[in-house]
Amino acid sequence: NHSESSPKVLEGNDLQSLAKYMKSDSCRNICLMLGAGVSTSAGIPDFRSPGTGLYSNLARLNLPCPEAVFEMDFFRSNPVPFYTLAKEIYPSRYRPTLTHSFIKVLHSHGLLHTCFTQNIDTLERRAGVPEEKIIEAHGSFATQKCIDCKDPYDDAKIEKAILNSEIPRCERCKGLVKPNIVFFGEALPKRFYQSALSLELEGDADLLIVMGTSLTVNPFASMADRVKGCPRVLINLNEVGNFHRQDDIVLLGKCDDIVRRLCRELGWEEELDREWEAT
Ligand code: CNA
Repeated sequence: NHSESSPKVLEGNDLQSLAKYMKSDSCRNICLMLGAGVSTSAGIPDFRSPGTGLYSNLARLNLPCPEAVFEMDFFRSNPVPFYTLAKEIYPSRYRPTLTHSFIKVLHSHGLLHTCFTQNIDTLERRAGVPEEKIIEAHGSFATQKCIDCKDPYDDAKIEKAILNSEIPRCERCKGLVKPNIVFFGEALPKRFYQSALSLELEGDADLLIVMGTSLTVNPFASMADRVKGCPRVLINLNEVGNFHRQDDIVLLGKCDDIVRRLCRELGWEEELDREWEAT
């Protein structure tokens, strides 16, 4: 049991102790695991929040079950629900949140090791985080291709089609064009497995921050428990996962509020606001 064997690193399990650790020389590499909760304040609904989540609002699309919107067979037979949803959550309609700017600030301080995200909204890159630091584990709206001949499709053309409620078709074979979002049953990007494994084996991270995720979708969620030997922080509206190690910190609330308090403690609040205003 790792929590028994490794020495305690943090002075306490609170925000002040976290800030103190982040300012110390022991904390050089921070890894993040993000979910839909970091984008809700941008106006993009999450999946599972009762009432406001996408899953509770998909009923009007006449689906056999909410998950069908991300199933390949269903998409082939009826792409309309997916494209209806895609129009609603299309990234260009939204602005990054304060939490996304916090990631940029971590990067500016040379502390960001890897930002693992389940989000498909590309708001991390739009906040200025370099692409090579981001692992979009479930793919994203950043690129798209034909589901039959795999020909890539133009960014501007798909955006226009989606926002005009049209179904984009491959210019070569007329197959359906789909954003490179990982559907159920599809493999996750190789980069995700490579980076997750190296994180687990090399123990590169000095700190893991998990934000705005219900930690229910595997294999992504299980990474939180496979990361060993470093403090872990959960920032979420409600308690999720297994954050019971001696160096775990659980900060419950809205991630934008908590990130602001943390930055205040770190002396980074002005920088955070400047970054966010620039988005
Ligand atoms: P989820 O299962 O909907 O969970 C979201 C979690 O965030 C819940 O525990 C909420 O309590 C919490 N939460 C909501 N708002 C906040 C907030 N302001 N501050 C802190 N916590 C908050 O979403 P997950 O990401 O865990 O599920 C994985 C799915 C959701 C992935 O496959 C994503 O692709 C997919 N998704 C992505 C987006 C997006 O890209 N923005 C939107 C909706 C769903």
